[in-house]
Amino acid sequence: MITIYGAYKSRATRAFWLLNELGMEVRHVPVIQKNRLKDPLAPGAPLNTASPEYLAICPAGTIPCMVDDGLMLHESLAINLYLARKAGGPLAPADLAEEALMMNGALYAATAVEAPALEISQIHGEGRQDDPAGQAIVAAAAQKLRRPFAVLDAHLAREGHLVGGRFTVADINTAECVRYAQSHAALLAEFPALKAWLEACQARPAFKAMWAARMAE
Ligand SMILES: N[C@@H](CCC(=O)N[C@@H](CS)C(=O)NCC(=O)O)C(=O)O
Repeated sequence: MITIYGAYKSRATRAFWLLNELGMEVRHVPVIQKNRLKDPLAPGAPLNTASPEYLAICPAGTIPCMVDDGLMLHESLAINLYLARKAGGPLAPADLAEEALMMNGALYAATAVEAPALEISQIHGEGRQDDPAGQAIVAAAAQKLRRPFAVLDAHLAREGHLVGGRFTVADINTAECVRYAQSHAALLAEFPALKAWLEACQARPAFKAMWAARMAE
């Protein structure tokens, strides 16, 4: 059976959303980030990213990680591409070209979108968006996002979805990276097709179920 190690309050959300979409049963082993604990190595500490038992499974020391019959993956977007392909069906690539587009989309989200979007999320999460230093960080991050967001916006205005004109794992992977910038409402408003697509993705029952579990964690 497939095992997912991680916490809902982490990039494991990506896999949990996809698994809900697929109706796929997996074993979930809770592992939290080491910085959520005062002493991650204390006897009796919950399994965390610094636990030797976890590092023996996932030497990268990050969550999520997936193990399936001896195969270990520790990149969330790769985990999702694998799970979708394993399940088959409409969320998976229909052919080699779609598979390449999904990989291209995941790498673009991870390299062009995720880091600046996370900066926006962190500043808003810390309530620093109105202080001058926070505003400067948010403005610089927003500027880095304008080109990738314009690329995605133009594509989504034409195609409706990222790959194949239907909802796929590619939408989940990119939506989960764009989500980090969502607290910057004015930035998203500059890209109406991207905003409408993100909201439609998040209106799906599988996303809502994942989000409810995250809130309850
Ligand atoms: N590129 C990796 C990044 C994974 C990552 O950095 N995860 C965070 C939690 S969202 C983590 O485990 N941080 C290590 C730690 O806090 O110890 C992915 O997409 O899976």
